[in-house]
Amino acid sequence: MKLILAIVNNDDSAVASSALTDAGFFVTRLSTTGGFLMVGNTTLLIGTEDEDTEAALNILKEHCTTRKHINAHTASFGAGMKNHSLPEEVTVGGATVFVLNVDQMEKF
Ligand code: 2BA
Repeated sequence: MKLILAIVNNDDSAVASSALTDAGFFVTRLSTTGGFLMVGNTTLLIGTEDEDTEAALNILKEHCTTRKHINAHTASFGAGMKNHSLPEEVTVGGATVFVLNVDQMEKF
């Protein structure tokens, strides 16, 4: 069994998790924050059989798109704790995915 841990853009997360559940996968959504941009993203946890892993990855590939993130910083009110040394624009991937081996899974 595998645990797929997929960090996806908030804008893609609803469509991607719906497509995964429609295909029969069990999905947990966590609200997370990227450590570099300090912008919210979504981490999907998907526990699945080894042979279904590729199908889940294909669904993520289909629904998670690469996009440019413009670092909107102003020198005045509202800048908060933003890091002003960040580049103006970064390309954020469609999904950052880790596939982990699972020793055991139980539901009680
Ligand atoms: P963030 O950490 O906010 O990173 C957003 C984007 O900023 C990254 O897109 C990448 O283009 C750039 N970036 C991140 N760290 C950088 C660094 N140290 N130097 C230069 N540029 C950097 P992605 O690579 O597509 O990552 C999107 C989000 O996925 C990340 O948001 C983070 O939440 C997560 N992530 C990516 N790689 C990870 C990893 N190896 N471990 C844990 N989380 C990761």
